[in-house]
Amino acid sequence: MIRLFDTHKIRETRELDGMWDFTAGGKTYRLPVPACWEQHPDLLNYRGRGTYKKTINIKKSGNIRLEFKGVSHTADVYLDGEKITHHYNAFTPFSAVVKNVNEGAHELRVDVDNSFGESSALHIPNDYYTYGGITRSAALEYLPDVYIERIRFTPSLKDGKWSAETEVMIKNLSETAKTVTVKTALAGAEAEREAEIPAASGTTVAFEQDFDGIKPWFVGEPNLYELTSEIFINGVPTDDLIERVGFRTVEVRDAKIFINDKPVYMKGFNRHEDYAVDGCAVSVQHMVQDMDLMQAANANAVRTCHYPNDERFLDLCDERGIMVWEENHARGLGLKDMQNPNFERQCEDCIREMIENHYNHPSIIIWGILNECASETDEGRQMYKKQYGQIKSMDKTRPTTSATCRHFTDICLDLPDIVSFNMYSNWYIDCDIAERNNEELDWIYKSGGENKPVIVSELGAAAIYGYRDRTRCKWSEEGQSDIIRDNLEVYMNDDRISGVFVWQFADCRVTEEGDWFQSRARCHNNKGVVDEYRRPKIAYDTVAELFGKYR
Ligand code: ADA
Repeated sequence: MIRLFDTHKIRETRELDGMWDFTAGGKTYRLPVPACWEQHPDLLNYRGRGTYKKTINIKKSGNIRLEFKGVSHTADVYLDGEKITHHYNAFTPFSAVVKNVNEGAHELRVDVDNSFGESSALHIPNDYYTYGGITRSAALEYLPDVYIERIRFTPSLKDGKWSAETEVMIKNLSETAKTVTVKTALAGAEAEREAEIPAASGTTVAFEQDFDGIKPWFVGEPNLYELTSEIFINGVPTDDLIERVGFRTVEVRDAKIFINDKPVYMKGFNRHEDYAVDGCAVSVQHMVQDMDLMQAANANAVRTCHYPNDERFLDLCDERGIMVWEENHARGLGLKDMQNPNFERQCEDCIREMIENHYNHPSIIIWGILNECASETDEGRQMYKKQYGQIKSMDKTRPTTSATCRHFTDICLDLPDIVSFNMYSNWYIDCDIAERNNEELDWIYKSGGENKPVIVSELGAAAIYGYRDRTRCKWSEEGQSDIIRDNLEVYMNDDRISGVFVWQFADCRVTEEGDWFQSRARCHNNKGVVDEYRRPKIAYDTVAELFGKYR
Protein backbone atom coordinates (compact mmCIF):
# COMPACT_ATOMS: atom_id res chain seq x y z
CA MET A 1 0.00 0.00 0.00
CA ILE A 2 1.49 3.29 -1.15
CA ARG A 3 -0.60 5.78 0.83
CA LEU A 4 -3.59 5.60 3.17
CA PHE A 5 -5.84 7.18 0.52
CA ASP A 6 -6.21 6.97 -3.27
CA THR A 7 -4.00 9.43 -5.08
CA HIS A 8 -5.48 8.91 -8.58
CA LYS A 9 -8.86 8.32 -10.17
CA ILE A 10 -7.70 8.87 -13.75
CA ARG A 11 -4.05 7.82 -13.87
CA GLU A 12 -3.61 4.06 -13.96
CA THR A 13 -1.26 2.70 -11.33
CA ARG A 14 -0.21 -0.70 -10.06
CA GLU A 15 1.69 -1.61 -6.93
CA LEU A 16 4.81 -3.68 -7.37
CA ASP A 17 4.65 -5.15 -3.87
CA GLY A 18 4.85 -8.94 -3.74
CA MET A 19 7.49 -11.60 -4.28
CA TRP A 20 10.66 -10.68 -6.22
CA ASP A 21 13.70 -12.76 -7.19
CA PHE A 22 16.71 -11.81 -5.11
CA THR A 23 20.38 -12.72 -5.51
CA ALA A 24 23.16 -12.12 -2.99
CA GLY A 25 26.41 -13.90 -2.28
CA GLY A 26 25.86 -16.20 -5.27
CA LYS A 27 22.54 -17.54 -3.94
CA THR A 28 19.05 -16.88 -5.23
CA TYR A 29 15.99 -16.36 -3.08
CA ARG A 30 12.37 -15.25 -3.37
CA LEU A 31 11.96 -12.26 -1.08
CA PRO A 32 8.96 -10.10 -0.34
CA VAL A 33 8.80 -6.42 -1.26
CA PRO A 34 8.56 -4.32 0.83
CA ALA A 35 10.81 -5.99 3.41
CA CYS A 36 14.33 -5.98 4.79
CA TRP A 37 16.51 -8.83 3.59
CA GLU A 38 17.60 -9.34 7.24
CA GLN A 39 14.34 -11.21 7.83
CA HIS A 40 15.76 -14.18 5.86
CA PRO A 41 17.72 -16.65 8.05
CA ASP A 42 20.71 -16.54 5.65
CA LEU A 43 20.87 -12.76 5.69
CA LEU A 44 20.39 -11.78 9.33
CA ASN A 45 23.57 -9.68 9.38
CA TYR A 46 24.18 -9.32 5.65
CA ARG A 47 25.82 -6.06 4.68
CA GLY A 48 26.63 -5.64 1.01
CA ARG A 49 24.99 -5.80 -2.38
CA GLY A 50 21.94 -7.69 -3.58
CA THR A 51 19.92 -7.74 -6.78
CA TYR A 52 16.13 -7.74 -6.96
CA LYS A 53 14.36 -8.73 -10.21
CA LYS A 54 10.77 -8.80 -11.30
CA THR A 55 9.01 -9.17 -14.64
CA ILE A 56 6.53 -6.39 -15.17
CA ASN A 57 3.83 -6.62 -17.79
CA ILE A 58 3.12 -3.35 -19.52
CA LYS A 59 -0.42 -3.48 -20.78
CA LYS A 60 -0.30 -0.58 -23.22
CA SER A 61 2.67 1.07 -24.97
CA GLY A 62 3.57 4.49 -23.65
CA ASN A 63 5.33 6.32 -20.83
CA ILE A 64 5.71 4.78 -17.42
CA ARG A 65 6.89 5.99 -14.05
CA LEU A 66 8.48 3.64 -11.55
CA GLU A 67 8.17 4.88 -8.02
CA PHE A 68 10.09 3.60 -5.01
CA LYS A 69 9.10 4.84 -1.57
CA GLY A 70 12.30 3.56 0.02
CA VAL A 71 15.29 1.39 -0.88
CA SER A 72 17.95 0.87 1.78
CA HIS A 73 20.28 2.46 1.23
CA THR A 74 21.51 2.75 -2.38
CA ALA A 75 19.55 1.73 -5.47
CA ASP A 76 20.48 1.40 -9.12
CA VAL A 77 17.38 0.69 -11.18
CA TYR A 78 17.46 -0.98 -14.62
CA LEU A 79 14.68 -1.63 -17.12
CA ASP A 80 15.57 -4.37 -19.63
CA GLY A 81 19.21 -3.99 -18.62
CA GLU A 82 19.33 -0.24 -19.17
CA LYS A 83 20.00 1.94 -16.17
CA ILE A 84 17.15 4.34 -15.49
CA THR A 85 18.08 5.86 -12.15
CA HIS A 86 20.40 5.90 -9.17
CA HIS A 87 19.34 6.89 -5.67
CA TYR A 88 21.00 7.17 -2.26
CA ASN A 89 19.21 7.15 1.08
CA ALA A 90 16.83 4.59 2.53
CA PHE A 91 14.43 7.17 3.84
CA THR A 92 13.35 9.27 0.88
CA PRO A 93 11.18 8.32 -2.11
CA PHE A 94 12.37 8.53 -5.70
CA SER A 95 11.03 7.74 -9.15
CA ALA A 96 12.11 7.36 -12.76
CA VAL A 97 10.09 8.16 -15.88
CA VAL A 98 10.72 6.01 -18.95
CA LYS A 99 9.24 7.15 -22.25
CA ASN A 100 7.73 4.98 -24.97
CA VAL A 101 7.87 1.57 -23.34
CA ASN A 102 6.37 -1.18 -25.50
CA GLU A 103 3.44 -3.28 -24.43
CA GLY A 104 4.52 -6.67 -23.08
CA ALA A 105 6.91 -8.18 -20.54
CA HIS A 106 9.94 -6.25 -19.26
CA GLU A 107 12.61 -6.99 -16.71
CA LEU A 108 12.83 -4.59 -13.78
CA ARG A 109 16.06 -4.93 -11.81
CA VAL A 110 17.10 -3.06 -8.68
CA ASP A 111 20.68 -3.38 -7.45
CA VAL A 112 20.68 -2.57 -3.76
CA ASP A 113 23.64 -1.82 -1.52
CA ASN A 114 23.56 -1.25 2.25
CA SER A 115 27.32 -1.21 2.86
CA PHE A 116 29.18 1.44 4.81
CA GLY A 117 32.02 3.45 3.31
CA GLU A 118 32.93 6.84 1.94
CA SER A 119 30.16 6.83 -0.68
CA SER A 120 27.62 6.80 2.16
CA ALA A 121 27.95 9.86 4.37
CA LEU A 122 24.66 9.48 6.25
CA HIS A 123 24.23 5.75 6.66
CA ILE A 124 27.14 4.90 8.93
CA PRO A 125 27.57 2.45 11.83
CA ASN A 126 25.19 4.00 14.30
CA ASP A 127 22.82 3.82 17.27
CA TYR A 128 20.13 2.47 14.92
CA TYR A 129 20.43 -0.16 12.21
CA THR A 130 20.84 0.40 8.48
CA TYR A 131 18.92 -2.52 6.95
CA GLY A 132 19.05 -3.74 3.34
CA GLY A 133 16.40 -4.18 0.67
CA ILE A 134 13.42 -2.59 -1.02
CA THR A 135 12.03 -1.60 2.33
CA ARG A 136 9.02 0.52 1.38
CA SER A 137 6.37 0.00 -1.31
CA ALA A 138 6.96 0.44 -5.04
CA ALA A 139 4.55 1.26 -7.86
CA LEU A 140 4.21 1.41 -11.63
CA GLU A 141 2.26 4.28 -13.17
CA TYR A 142 1.13 4.82 -16.76
CA LEU A 143 1.80 8.44 -17.67
CA PRO A 144 0.30 10.48 -20.48
CA ASP A 145 2.66 12.93 -22.24
CA VAL A 146 1.45 15.74 -20.02
CA TYR A 147 1.14 14.78 -16.38
CA ILE A 148 0.87 16.27 -12.90
CA GLU A 149 4.13 15.85 -11.07
CA ARG A 150 3.26 17.36 -7.69
CA ILE A 151 0.89 19.70 -5.86
CA ARG A 152 1.85 22.18 -3.16
CA PHE A 153 -0.86 23.37 -0.85
CA THR A 154 -0.17 26.38 1.40
CA PRO A 155 -3.01 27.53 3.66
CA SER A 156 -3.07 30.85 5.47
CA LEU A 157 -5.27 32.42 8.11
CA LYS A 158 -6.07 36.11 8.32
CA ASP A 159 -8.69 37.74 10.55
CA GLY A 160 -10.28 34.36 11.10
CA LYS A 161 -10.65 33.67 7.34
CA TRP A 162 -8.88 30.86 5.49
CA SER A 163 -7.27 31.20 2.10
CA ALA A 164 -4.79 28.99 0.31
CA GLU A 165 -2.41 28.79 -2.59
CA THR A 166 -2.49 25.59 -4.61
CA GLU A 167 0.41 25.09 -7.00
CA VAL A 168 0.06 22.34 -9.59
CA MET A 169 3.38 21.29 -11.11
CA ILE A 170 2.88 19.93 -14.62
CA LYS A 171 5.39 18.17 -16.88
CA ASN A 172 5.34 17.68 -20.64
CA LEU A 173 7.29 14.66 -21.89
CA SER A 174 6.58 15.26 -25.58
CA GLU A 175 8.59 17.25 -28.13
CA THR A 176 5.73 19.68 -28.80
CA ALA A 177 4.20 22.35 -26.59
CA LYS A 178 0.78 21.39 -25.20
CA THR A 179 -2.18 23.44 -24.10
CA VAL A 180 -4.10 21.99 -21.18
CA THR A 181 -6.90 22.97 -18.86
CA VAL A 182 -6.00 22.56 -15.20
CA LYS A 183 -8.84 22.12 -12.71
CA THR A 184 -8.72 21.85 -8.95
CA ALA A 185 -11.44 21.06 -6.44
CA LEU A 186 -11.17 21.55 -2.70
CA ALA A 187 -13.70 22.02 0.10
CA GLY A 188 -16.49 22.70 -2.38
CA ALA A 189 -14.51 25.36 -4.29
CA GLU A 190 -13.41 24.75 -7.87
CA ALA A 191 -10.79 26.56 -9.93
CA GLU A 192 -9.81 26.30 -13.57
CA ARG A 193 -7.09 27.73 -15.82
CA GLU A 194 -5.59 27.15 -19.27
CA ALA A 195 -1.84 26.62 -19.39
CA GLU A 196 0.72 26.11 -22.11
CA ILE A 197 3.36 23.54 -21.20
CA PRO A 198 6.54 23.98 -23.27
CA ALA A 199 7.97 20.93 -25.07
CA ALA A 200 10.08 18.58 -22.92
CA SER A 201 9.68 20.87 -19.96
CA GLY A 202 7.36 21.81 -17.12
CA THR A 203 5.37 24.61 -15.61
CA THR A 204 3.60 25.48 -12.37
CA VAL A 205 0.01 26.66 -12.37
CA ALA A 206 -0.95 28.46 -9.16
CA PHE A 207 -4.40 29.21 -7.74
CA GLU A 208 -5.11 31.62 -4.89
CA GLN A 209 -8.48 31.05 -3.26
CA ASP A 210 -10.50 32.12 -0.24
CA PHE A 211 -12.52 29.48 1.58
CA ASP A 212 -15.62 29.64 3.73
CA GLY A 213 -16.82 27.28 6.42
CA ILE A 214 -13.47 25.55 6.85
CA LYS A 215 -12.92 23.19 9.75
CA PRO A 216 -9.22 23.64 10.48
CA TRP A 217 -6.74 20.86 11.24
CA PHE A 218 -5.59 21.05 14.84
CA VAL A 219 -4.00 18.81 17.45
CA GLY A 220 -6.55 16.07 18.16
CA GLU A 221 -8.93 17.61 15.58
CA PRO A 222 -7.76 16.04 12.34
CA ASN A 223 -10.03 17.74 9.81
CA LEU A 224 -8.77 16.75 6.37
CA TYR A 225 -9.90 17.67 2.86
CA GLU A 226 -9.40 15.97 -0.47
CA LEU A 227 -7.64 18.26 -2.95
CA THR A 228 -8.18 17.07 -6.52
CA SER A 229 -6.19 18.34 -9.47
CA GLU A 230 -6.94 17.25 -13.03
CA ILE A 231 -5.73 18.13 -16.48
CA PHE A 232 -7.81 18.10 -19.64
CA ILE A 233 -6.74 18.24 -23.27
CA ASN A 234 -9.52 19.25 -25.69
CA GLY A 235 -12.02 18.60 -22.94
CA VAL A 236 -10.80 15.05 -22.29
CA PRO A 237 -9.46 14.29 -18.78
CA THR A 238 -5.92 12.93 -19.20
CA ASP A 239 -4.30 12.91 -15.77
CA ASP A 240 -4.94 13.67 -12.11
CA LEU A 241 -3.35 13.81 -8.69
CA ILE A 242 -5.21 13.79 -5.39
CA GLU A 243 -3.75 15.02 -2.12
CA ARG A 244 -5.19 15.09 1.35
CA VAL A 245 -4.66 18.42 3.03
CA GLY A 246 -5.54 20.33 6.15
CA PHE A 247 -6.02 24.00 6.86
CA ARG A 248 -3.60 25.00 9.57
CA THR A 249 -0.82 27.49 10.21
CA VAL A 250 2.29 27.21 12.37
CA GLU A 251 3.97 30.17 13.96
CA VAL A 252 6.67 30.80 16.50
CA ARG A 253 6.55 33.95 18.62
CA ASP A 254 7.09 35.05 22.23
CA ALA A 255 9.04 31.84 22.89
CA LYS A 256 5.97 29.73 22.09
CA ILE A 257 4.67 27.56 19.25
CA PHE A 258 1.26 28.40 17.83
CA ILE A 259 -1.01 26.39 15.56
CA ASN A 260 -3.88 28.42 14.09
CA ASP A 261 -2.95 31.19 16.54
CA LYS A 262 -3.37 28.91 19.55
CA PRO A 263 -0.35 27.97 21.70
CA VAL A 264 0.48 24.26 21.70
CA TYR A 265 2.56 22.06 23.98
CA MET A 266 4.23 18.98 22.49
CA LYS A 267 4.13 15.73 24.46
CA GLY A 268 5.90 13.28 22.28
CA PHE A 269 8.00 10.21 21.64
CA ASN A 270 11.10 9.79 19.55
CA ARG A 271 10.32 6.88 17.26
CA HIS A 272 12.67 4.93 15.02
CA GLU A 273 11.21 3.00 12.10
CA ASP A 274 12.16 -0.40 13.48
CA TYR A 275 10.02 -3.36 14.51
CA ALA A 276 11.60 -6.59 15.77
CA VAL A 277 12.35 -8.89 12.82
CA ASP A 278 10.60 -6.63 10.28
CA GLY A 279 13.42 -4.11 10.68
CA CYS A 280 12.74 -0.73 9.11
CA ALA A 281 10.05 -2.15 6.78
CA VAL A 282 7.36 -1.51 9.36
CA SER A 283 3.97 -2.73 8.18
CA VAL A 284 0.87 -0.56 8.26
CA GLN A 285 -0.67 -2.63 11.04
CA HIS A 286 2.42 -2.11 13.17
CA MET A 287 2.44 1.62 12.43
CA VAL A 288 -1.17 1.75 13.59
CA GLN A 289 -0.27 -0.23 16.71
CA ASP A 290 2.56 2.22 17.46
CA MET A 291 0.24 5.14 17.01
CA ASP A 292 -2.44 3.51 19.21
CA LEU A 293 0.13 2.87 21.93
CA MET A 294 1.53 6.40 21.75
CA GLN A 295 -1.92 7.95 21.89
CA ALA A 296 -2.96 5.67 24.74
CA ALA A 297 0.07 7.12 26.57
CA ASN A 298 -1.46 10.59 26.05
CA ALA A 299 1.16 11.70 23.50
CA ASN A 300 0.20 14.35 20.97
CA ALA A 301 3.49 14.49 19.04
CA VAL A 302 6.15 12.33 17.46
CA ARG A 303 9.69 13.05 16.30
CA THR A 304 10.81 11.04 13.26
CA CYS A 305 14.33 10.57 14.56
CA HIS A 306 16.61 10.67 12.66
CA TYR A 307 15.29 10.64 9.09
CA PRO A 308 12.18 11.25 6.97
CA ASN A 309 9.47 8.67 7.57
CA ASP A 310 7.27 6.41 5.49
CA GLU A 311 4.48 8.57 4.06
CA ARG A 312 1.87 6.17 5.38
CA PHE A 313 3.00 6.95 8.91
CA LEU A 314 2.70 10.66 8.14
CA ASP A 315 -0.77 9.99 6.68
CA LEU A 316 -1.65 8.35 9.97
CA CYS A 317 -0.42 11.37 11.92
CA ASP A 318 -2.55 13.60 9.66
CA GLU A 319 -5.55 11.37 10.38
CA ARG A 320 -4.99 11.32 14.13
CA GLY A 321 -4.18 15.01 14.69
CA ILE A 322 -0.67 14.22 15.90
CA MET A 323 2.06 16.89 15.62
CA VAL A 324 5.17 15.75 13.77
CA TRP A 325 8.74 16.95 14.00
CA GLU A 326 10.19 15.51 10.81
CA GLU A 327 13.95 15.33 10.55
CA ASN A 328 16.50 15.05 7.77
CA HIS A 329 18.84 12.11 7.91
CA ALA A 330 21.86 12.68 10.15
CA ARG A 331 22.60 11.33 13.61
CA GLY A 332 25.67 12.02 15.70
CA LEU A 333 27.97 13.04 12.86
CA GLY A 334 31.20 14.61 14.08
CA LEU A 335 33.14 17.09 11.99
CA LYS A 336 35.11 14.34 10.28
CA ASP A 337 31.86 12.68 9.17
CA MET A 338 30.51 16.03 7.96
CA GLN A 339 33.66 16.54 5.92
CA ASN A 340 32.94 13.39 3.91
CA PRO A 341 32.96 14.68 0.29
CA ASN A 342 29.42 13.33 -0.18
CA PHE A 343 27.93 14.80 2.99
CA GLU A 344 26.66 18.14 1.72
CA ARG A 345 25.13 16.78 -1.48
CA GLN A 346 23.52 13.82 0.27
CA CYS A 347 22.00 16.11 2.93
CA GLU A 348 20.80 18.51 0.25
CA ASP A 349 19.11 15.68 -1.67
CA CYS A 350 17.55 14.33 1.50
CA ILE A 351 16.12 17.71 2.52
CA ARG A 352 14.83 18.42 -0.99
CA GLU A 353 13.16 15.02 -1.30
CA MET A 354 11.73 15.26 2.21
CA ILE A 355 10.14 18.66 1.67
CA GLU A 356 8.98 18.05 -1.91
CA ASN A 357 7.27 14.83 -0.91
CA HIS A 358 5.96 15.75 2.53
CA TYR A 359 5.10 19.43 2.17
CA ASN A 360 1.33 18.86 2.20
CA HIS A 361 1.11 16.94 5.48
CA PRO A 362 -0.67 19.19 7.98
CA SER A 363 0.73 17.08 10.82
CA ILE A 364 4.31 18.17 10.09
CA ILE A 365 4.84 21.31 12.08
CA ILE A 366 8.64 21.35 12.48
CA TRP A 367 11.52 20.53 10.13
CA GLY A 368 14.54 19.26 12.05
CA ILE A 369 18.12 18.82 10.89
CA LEU A 370 21.44 17.34 11.99
CA ASN A 371 20.75 15.66 15.33
CA GLU A 372 23.80 15.98 17.58
CA CYS A 373 26.24 16.90 14.81
CA ALA A 374 29.28 19.22 14.95
CA SER A 375 27.42 22.37 15.99
CA GLU A 376 30.31 23.42 18.23
CA THR A 377 32.65 24.09 15.27
CA ASP A 378 32.90 26.91 12.72
CA GLU A 379 32.90 24.44 9.82
CA GLY A 380 29.84 22.70 11.29
CA ARG A 381 28.08 26.04 11.70
CA GLN A 382 28.45 26.74 7.97
CA MET A 383 26.70 23.46 7.20
CA TYR A 384 23.89 24.08 9.70
CA LYS A 385 23.41 27.51 8.16
CA LYS A 386 23.30 26.11 4.65
CA GLN A 387 20.73 23.46 5.57
CA TYR A 388 18.45 25.90 7.40
CA GLY A 389 18.76 28.17 4.35
CA GLN A 390 17.77 25.36 2.00
CA ILE A 391 14.70 24.55 4.12
CA LYS A 392 13.57 28.19 4.21
CA SER A 393 14.03 28.47 0.44
CA MET A 394 11.60 25.57 0.01
CA ASP A 395 9.19 26.16 2.88
CA LYS A 396 8.67 29.42 4.71
CA THR A 397 5.65 28.16 6.61
CA ARG A 398 7.25 25.82 9.14
CA PRO A 399 9.74 26.48 11.94
CA THR A 400 13.11 24.73 12.04
CA THR A 401 15.13 23.15 14.82
CA SER A 402 18.01 20.83 15.62
CA ALA A 403 18.51 18.62 18.68
CA THR A 404 21.83 19.46 20.30
CA CYS A 405 23.96 17.69 22.88
CA ARG A 406 26.80 20.19 22.60
CA HIS A 407 25.90 21.67 25.97
CA PHE A 408 27.64 24.98 26.65
CA THR A 409 29.67 24.72 23.43
CA ASP A 410 27.04 24.85 20.64
CA ILE A 411 27.52 27.94 18.44
CA CYS A 412 24.44 27.42 16.25
CA LEU A 413 21.56 28.25 18.59
CA ASP A 414 20.89 31.57 16.85
CA LEU A 415 20.14 29.81 13.54
CA PRO A 416 16.90 27.79 14.05
CA ASP A 417 13.43 29.06 15.03
CA ILE A 418 13.21 26.64 17.97
CA VAL A 419 16.06 25.53 20.25
CA SER A 420 16.04 21.85 21.20
CA PHE A 421 18.33 19.99 23.52
CA ASN A 422 18.87 16.32 24.35
CA MET A 423 19.37 15.74 28.06
CA TYR A 424 20.04 12.43 29.79
CA SER A 425 20.05 13.64 33.40
CA ASN A 426 20.46 10.73 35.80
CA TRP A 427 21.21 8.28 33.02
CA TYR A 428 24.54 9.42 31.54
CA ILE A 429 25.11 12.03 34.25
CA ASP A 430 23.91 11.99 37.84
CA CYS A 431 22.77 15.45 38.85
CA ASP A 432 20.03 17.58 40.31
CA ILE A 433 17.71 17.65 37.29
CA ALA A 434 16.09 21.00 38.09
CA GLU A 435 19.44 22.69 38.67
CA ARG A 436 20.89 21.22 35.50
CA ASN A 437 17.83 22.38 33.58
CA ASN A 438 18.23 25.93 34.87
CA GLU A 439 21.89 25.98 33.84
CA GLU A 440 20.96 24.71 30.38
CA LEU A 441 18.21 27.30 29.86
CA ASP A 442 20.41 30.16 31.14
CA TRP A 443 23.09 29.16 28.68
CA ILE A 444 20.57 28.81 25.81
CA TYR A 445 19.21 32.32 26.43
CA LYS A 446 22.73 33.77 26.43
CA SER A 447 23.80 31.89 23.33
CA GLY A 448 21.30 32.94 20.68
CA GLY A 449 18.18 31.20 21.98
CA GLU A 450 16.56 34.19 23.67
CA ASN A 451 12.86 34.57 22.83
CA LYS A 452 12.80 31.24 21.02
CA PRO A 453 10.66 28.29 22.09
CA VAL A 454 12.71 25.55 23.75
CA ILE A 455 12.02 21.83 23.46
CA VAL A 456 13.58 18.96 25.41
CA SER A 457 14.05 16.76 22.37
CA GLU A 458 15.36 13.70 24.23
CA LEU A 459 15.24 12.46 27.81
CA GLY A 460 15.33 8.86 28.87
CA ALA A 461 17.02 5.83 30.33
CA ALA A 462 17.51 2.22 29.33
CA ALA A 463 15.83 -0.90 30.70
CA ILE A 464 15.91 -4.49 29.58
CA TYR A 465 12.33 -5.65 29.12
CA GLY A 466 11.37 -7.95 31.97
CA TYR A 467 14.41 -7.15 34.10
CA ARG A 468 12.87 -6.15 37.45
CA ASP A 469 14.99 -5.25 40.44
CA ARG A 470 13.88 -3.85 43.79
CA THR A 471 17.13 -1.88 44.10
CA ARG A 472 15.71 0.11 41.15
CA CYS A 473 19.18 0.03 39.59
CA LYS A 474 20.07 1.26 36.15
CA TRP A 475 18.91 -1.10 33.35
CA SER A 476 15.95 -2.31 35.47
CA GLU A 477 12.40 -1.39 34.45
CA GLU A 478 11.96 0.32 37.83
CA GLY A 479 15.14 2.40 37.37
CA GLN A 480 14.10 3.52 33.88
CA SER A 481 10.66 4.50 35.13
CA ASP A 482 12.13 6.55 38.01
CA ILE A 483 14.51 8.46 35.77
CA ILE A 484 11.83 9.26 33.20
CA ARG A 485 9.40 10.32 35.94
CA ASP A 486 11.95 12.62 37.63
CA ASN A 487 12.89 14.25 34.32
CA LEU A 488 9.31 14.75 33.12
CA GLU A 489 8.32 16.23 36.51
CA VAL A 490 10.91 18.97 36.03
CA TYR A 491 10.47 19.76 32.33
CA MET A 492 6.69 19.53 32.19
CA ASN A 493 6.36 21.93 35.10
CA ASP A 494 8.67 24.51 33.57
CA ASP A 495 6.77 27.15 31.60
CA ARG A 496 9.87 28.06 29.63
CA ILE A 497 9.68 24.69 27.83
CA SER A 498 7.33 24.16 24.87
CA GLY A 499 7.54 20.39 24.61
CA VAL A 500 9.17 17.13 25.66
CA PHE A 501 10.07 14.07 23.62
CA VAL A 502 10.84 10.85 25.50
CA TRP A 503 13.77 8.86 24.15
CA GLN A 504 12.48 6.55 22.92
CA PHE A 505 9.22 4.88 21.99
CA ALA A 506 10.52 1.36 21.26
CA ASP A 507 13.82 -0.47 21.60
CA CYS A 508 15.63 -0.61 18.27
CA ARG A 509 18.44 -2.64 16.78
CA VAL A 510 21.85 -0.91 16.51
CA THR A 511 24.86 -1.80 14.38
CA GLU A 512 27.50 -4.05 15.88
CA GLU A 513 30.04 -2.11 13.86
CA GLY A 514 31.22 1.09 15.49
CA ASP A 515 31.54 -0.47 18.97
CA TRP A 516 27.91 0.21 19.80
CA PHE A 517 27.75 -3.24 21.40
CA GLN A 518 29.83 -1.94 24.31
CA SER A 519 27.09 0.29 25.67
CA ARG A 520 24.12 -1.29 23.96
CA ALA A 521 23.18 -4.63 25.53
CA ARG A 522 21.65 -7.10 23.00
CA CYS A 523 22.93 -4.78 20.23
CA HIS A 524 19.78 -2.78 20.84
CA ASN A 525 19.21 0.72 22.10
CA ASN A 526 17.13 -0.33 25.11
CA LYS A 527 15.70 3.07 26.02
CA GLY A 528 12.28 2.19 24.58
CA VAL A 529 9.31 2.42 26.91
CA VAL A 530 8.14 -0.61 24.95
CA ASP A 531 10.51 -3.26 23.64
CA GLU A 532 10.99 -4.10 19.96
CA TYR A 533 7.86 -6.32 20.08
CA ARG A 534 5.95 -3.41 21.66
CA ARG A 535 5.65 -5.05 25.06
CA PRO A 536 5.26 -2.16 27.53
CA LYS A 537 7.82 -1.66 30.30
CA ILE A 538 6.89 0.03 33.58
CA ALA A 539 8.03 3.36 32.11
CA TYR A 540 5.26 3.21 29.51
CA ASP A 541 2.65 3.63 32.26
CA THR A 542 4.75 6.32 33.91
CA VAL A 543 4.82 8.38 30.71
CA ALA A 544 1.09 7.82 30.22
CA GLU A 545 0.46 9.02 33.77
CA LEU A 546 2.54 12.20 33.49
CA PHE A 547 1.52 13.05 29.91
CA GLY A 548 -2.07 12.71 31.15
CA LYS A 549 -1.50 14.76 34.29
CA TYR A 550 0.33 17.78 32.94
CA ARG A 551 -0.55 20.25 30.17
C1 ADA B 1 21.37 10.69 21.51
C2 ADA B 1 20.85 10.43 20.12
C3 ADA B 1 19.97 9.22 20.01
C4 ADA B 1 20.43 8.10 20.95
C5 ADA B 1 20.51 8.60 22.36
C6 ADA B 1 21.02 7.55 23.36
O1 ADA B 1 20.89 11.75 22.15
O2 ADA B 1 20.23 11.54 19.55
O3 ADA B 1 19.96 8.79 18.68
O4 ADA B 1 21.65 7.65 20.51
O5 ADA B 1 21.42 9.66 22.42
O6 ADA B 1 20.37 6.53 23.51
O7 ADA B 1 22.07 7.77 23.95
